[in-house]
Amino acid sequence: MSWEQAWLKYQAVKGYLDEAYFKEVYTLEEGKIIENALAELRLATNKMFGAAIERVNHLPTKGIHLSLVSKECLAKEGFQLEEKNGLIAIMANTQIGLLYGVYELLRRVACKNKMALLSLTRVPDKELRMLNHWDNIDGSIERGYSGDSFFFENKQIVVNERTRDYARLLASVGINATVINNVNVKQEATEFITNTYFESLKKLVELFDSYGIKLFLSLNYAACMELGGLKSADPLDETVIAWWHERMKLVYQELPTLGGFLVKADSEGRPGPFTYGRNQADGANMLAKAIAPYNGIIIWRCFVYNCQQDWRDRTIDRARAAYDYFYELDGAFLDNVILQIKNGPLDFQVREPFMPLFGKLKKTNHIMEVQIAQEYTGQQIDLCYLIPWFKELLDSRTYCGEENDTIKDLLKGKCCNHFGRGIAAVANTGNSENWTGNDLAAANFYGFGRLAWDSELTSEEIAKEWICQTFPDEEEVLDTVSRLLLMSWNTYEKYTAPLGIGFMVTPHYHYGPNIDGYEYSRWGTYHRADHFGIGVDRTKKGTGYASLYYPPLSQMYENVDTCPDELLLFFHHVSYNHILQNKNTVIQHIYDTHFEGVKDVERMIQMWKGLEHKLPSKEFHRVEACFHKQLDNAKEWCDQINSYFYRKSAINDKRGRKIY
Ligand code: GCV
Repeated sequence: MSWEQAWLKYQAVKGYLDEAYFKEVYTLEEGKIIENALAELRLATNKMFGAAIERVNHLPTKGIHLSLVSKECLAKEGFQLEEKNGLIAIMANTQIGLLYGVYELLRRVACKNKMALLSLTRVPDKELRMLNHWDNIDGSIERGYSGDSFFFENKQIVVNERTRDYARLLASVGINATVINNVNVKQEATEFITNTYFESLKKLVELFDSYGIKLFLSLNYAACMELGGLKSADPLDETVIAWWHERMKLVYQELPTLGGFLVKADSEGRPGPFTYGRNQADGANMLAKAIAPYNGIIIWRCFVYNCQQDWRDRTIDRARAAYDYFYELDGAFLDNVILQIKNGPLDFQVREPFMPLFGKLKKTNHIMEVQIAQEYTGQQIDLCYLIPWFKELLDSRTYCGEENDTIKDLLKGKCCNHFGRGIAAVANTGNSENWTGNDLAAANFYGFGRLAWDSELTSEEIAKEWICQTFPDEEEVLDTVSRLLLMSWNTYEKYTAPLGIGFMVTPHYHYGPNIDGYEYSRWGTYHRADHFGIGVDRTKKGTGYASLYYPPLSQMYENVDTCPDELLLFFHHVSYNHILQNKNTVIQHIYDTHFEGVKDVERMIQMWKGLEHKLPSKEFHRVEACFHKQLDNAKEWCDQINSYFYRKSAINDKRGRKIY
């Protein structure tokens, strides 16, 4: 099988800089990580300049020097990069810092940045920068839109050149942890903590360690029953506790540098402590104690909610669930537990308010979980560059009462007693040749890593970096692809579920519209539309969810006049004639944005067509095919949404456009 190198293509950049920099490299360091750094330099030099770089045993006057230093400001993973008189010095406290420095250097060359007198220091602003794969042991991927798994084939773990390329891609953007298997741990995946898989896991751990990536595994909470034959998984039961202690001892004997485990418990049919009348902290702490001797970490997901809800019952609100279960447990979790909290209270919709637990947990480690797999945002067919959305989330103020009160401050550990520890993304890769199916979806893979490293980078900067490294160096390509990426999230929002209401997707598949698809079901994701109006009342008169935020957010969301338009229907049930802050009525806004969304996609297709002769044909046509499917999707959404709400409300579009 062949595959492409995503943004590590190292396209020829001849003539732009003094190639003498890339003739010689000097370092005193030895070991796997430094070997990888040197290998990357060799590969890049060969591809970019058609030349060879030689490792020399003296400091050259011109060339590259990688050296370890001892500087507090660089912490564990930071580096300094300096150019002076033809010598590029990369300095770090650790070899992984040097590797990151090499990738920064190569990125700068690929983007044709100036090298002379360069002087920069880069330190990641979040401790944990993680990917979560939902890959199954049978090779399928839950919510995977880029082919099958490259981690698993025929119930075996695969470690090959593609795995190395994967590790290179992660390290190149600074991702330092990954979970390779689905949080829904079923079948043989439960056995990852047994002898059956230790040998191949060892190979994987060794490879990942050499790129500064900690391997984590998703864990089946009921493994003590399924593997150990116990009658219960009660976290306070002594036999259960003893089983896990023994099991973790075995695991860490074999895999001493394993990062730990990710656990989805009591969620969507997965087992958990609730079955035994215990709470989430009881479950997490039981496992955390078992791996504490080995410095292991338990990452415990907060995606806990009742998926057997009665749609008739308006007092239950799925959006409240994580808050209601976890807020009162703040402080009850052990030090080696990290809670992983989805960015919003529902499930990776194109727009949601941020989860109100952010800013409220003051005594518990936690990270934010986002999704680049685009389950609800076009499934890597429709273009939806999510970095502007993630930026908005990171920049949101929680009003936690401290000077630094944004979510990015929190995740950097700058407020809430430093309990914010980083960010994770549900990954969007598979074994498709180009990693992400739609070539443009790789911008989310790249962008997530860069943003995880540095929250201050802008969406435009990230897009530009990615384009320069991915596509031929042409002003028009850069300009058009940037514009396409940057308009895509808003476009997607326009033609799908309106004003923050979310869902309205085809049940189970989650691509394409089905307005009532989840309306009379058990999943807790309703729009409550009738002849008079639409939206979920989450004010004090409704489910009370708006009050979970600190003021002034709680008041702003509570009041229908101050609630931002884009979240109006998430928080309020209003009539179709309700006037938005943008002065439009709700119904007219729905009509307008949906027609506009389709027009935007038509425009995007024209923009892409303009690049036909500037891009390699294969990539061009692959993306073009996605755009055509996106247009069909946008039209279907537009017609179904507009017709549905026209039929419900009996209010005409004041512009008289075609509605069915
Ligand atoms: C892995 C959503 C998805 C599920 C996913 C779940 C989760 O419900 O549809 O496929 O399961 O989120 O995040 O655990």
